Amino acid sequence: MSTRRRFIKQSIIGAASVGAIGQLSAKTKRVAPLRPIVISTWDFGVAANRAAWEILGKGGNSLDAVERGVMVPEADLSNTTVGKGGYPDRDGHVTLDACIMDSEGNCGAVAAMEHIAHPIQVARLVMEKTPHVMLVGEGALQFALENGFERDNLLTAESEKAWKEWLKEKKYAPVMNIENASFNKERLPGNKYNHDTIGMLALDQAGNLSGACTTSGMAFKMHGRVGDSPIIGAGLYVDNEIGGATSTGVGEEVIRTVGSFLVVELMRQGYSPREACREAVERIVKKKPDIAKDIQVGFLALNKNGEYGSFALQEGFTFAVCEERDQERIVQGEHYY
Ligand code: SD4
Repeated sequence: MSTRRRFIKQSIIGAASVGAIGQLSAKTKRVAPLRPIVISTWDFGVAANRAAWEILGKGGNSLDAVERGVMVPEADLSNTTVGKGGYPDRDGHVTLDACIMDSEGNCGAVAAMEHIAHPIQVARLVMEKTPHVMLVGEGALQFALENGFERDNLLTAESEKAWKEWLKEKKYAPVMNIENASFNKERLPGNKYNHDTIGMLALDQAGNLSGACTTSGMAFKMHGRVGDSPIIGAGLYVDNEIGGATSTGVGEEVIRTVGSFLVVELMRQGYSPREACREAVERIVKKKPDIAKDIQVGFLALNKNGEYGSFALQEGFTFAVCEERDQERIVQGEHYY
């Protein structure tokens, strides 16, 4: 195993177009099954993957790895889109959504939960200690407190300041999480609140897949709004026979198409991870073309062989890959528009 630190900001297709498909799939697919491997959404996935690798690299299981991995952005106060420090809803409440799924089809989720810094841990506890899959709002908080989690104030001074700034105009237009400033400037002037979720998929040494997804949801959303991220089948899905998928972006469109489940089912039919993600993106475009052109949704998938791929609506989606200690890559996803 190499100890040399390698960190490559890899832009596979530059100004990607749908026509450049072969190029990407050739570079993101692996021929021989290789594991362990962990992949996760956006640039902040690098630090999360590193934490997951601490477990995977020692032969640990993928469930522990994804839980530990996504706890990194949850704990990062400078990250305004996941965990403590996330932007609040329009009434000033930081409400968090998370879910987790293991290789045996077990899953747990919390939605619209306040005051608990690590929703992914609560989601895992829902999975392991209750006969249910999802707890929401007050009930989720009550369950967390009863199980020893500490009540915390999740609203940081920085997020409160951004919210107060937003209150001046109160323009409720939670449209884009795209990390492409020029796109935002041209097409969505005034939209300065990028919004990104972490979705993570891991295949461990034993060949078992797990996934986790956690977010503070859209900035300044309506109180009580829940997106795709804590919904099994929408924001995350894992089938240990086939593979796993996760999503980021405007959750409403992912829920409408049951996106992550769709990606896994397409892989079952023989699609590569990348082709499956592309088909799911195209489904969104087909269903709601007028909405799709102005929003971001990105899918990320990993199959049982350790092959991975992604596809997004817009330019700017990135994901992080780790398959060896100190070997981290950020991959620029392909996009539809
Ligand atoms: C949501 N999918 O709440 C999340 C937000 C997100 O990048 O992923 N933003 O709809």
